[in-house]
Amino acid sequence: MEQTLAILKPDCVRRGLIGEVIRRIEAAGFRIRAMKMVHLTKKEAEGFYAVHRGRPFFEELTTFMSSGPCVPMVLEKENAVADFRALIGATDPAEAAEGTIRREFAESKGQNIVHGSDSVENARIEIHFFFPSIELVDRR
Ligand code: RTP
Ligand code: MG
Repeated sequence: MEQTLAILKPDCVRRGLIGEVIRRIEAAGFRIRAMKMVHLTKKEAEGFYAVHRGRPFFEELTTFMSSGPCVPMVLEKENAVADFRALIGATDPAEAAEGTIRREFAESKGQNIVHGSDSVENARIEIHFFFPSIELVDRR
C-alpha cells in the first residue's frame, strides 16, 4: 500500500484546525500510520525544504515552517501521493479547486495549511526525515 508524508503546518495548528483537517483526511480514506507534533528549528526547516534553497520564497517558507509546532504524519492509501495532493489542492488557495483543504482553509500561498509529498520517492525520504522506523505502525 502506498504511503505519503503530510504535515499540518504551523498555521493549521495555530488556528485550531488540526481536528477538522484530520477529519477530512480520514473521511477521504487515508489511514494514519504515524503522527506527532514537533517544533522545527530554522535549520531543520531548511533541511526539509532543501530542494527549494535559492528560490525567492525559501526564507519566508523556512521562517514560517519554524514559527510554531507542526504535525507531520504518515498516511497510507492506494495511490496515496497523488490522491493526497488532489485532496489538498493547488499551492495557492486562490487556484485550488472547490472543496479542497487549501481552498477551504488556507489564507495565502505562503501559509497554506498542509504539505503533501510530490512523488513516491520523495515521500519515502520525507517519512524518514520525521520518523525513525520504530515510530511507524505496521512496519513489520
Ligand atoms: P508543499 O511542498 O508545502 O506541499 O507545497 P507544494 O508542493 O504545493 O508547493 P512547493 O512548490 O513545493 O512549495 C513549497 C511551499 O513553499 C511556499 N511557496 N510560496 N510565495 C510563493 O510564491 C511561494 N511558492 C511556494 C508554499 O507554502 C508552498 O507550499
Ligand atoms: Mg512541494
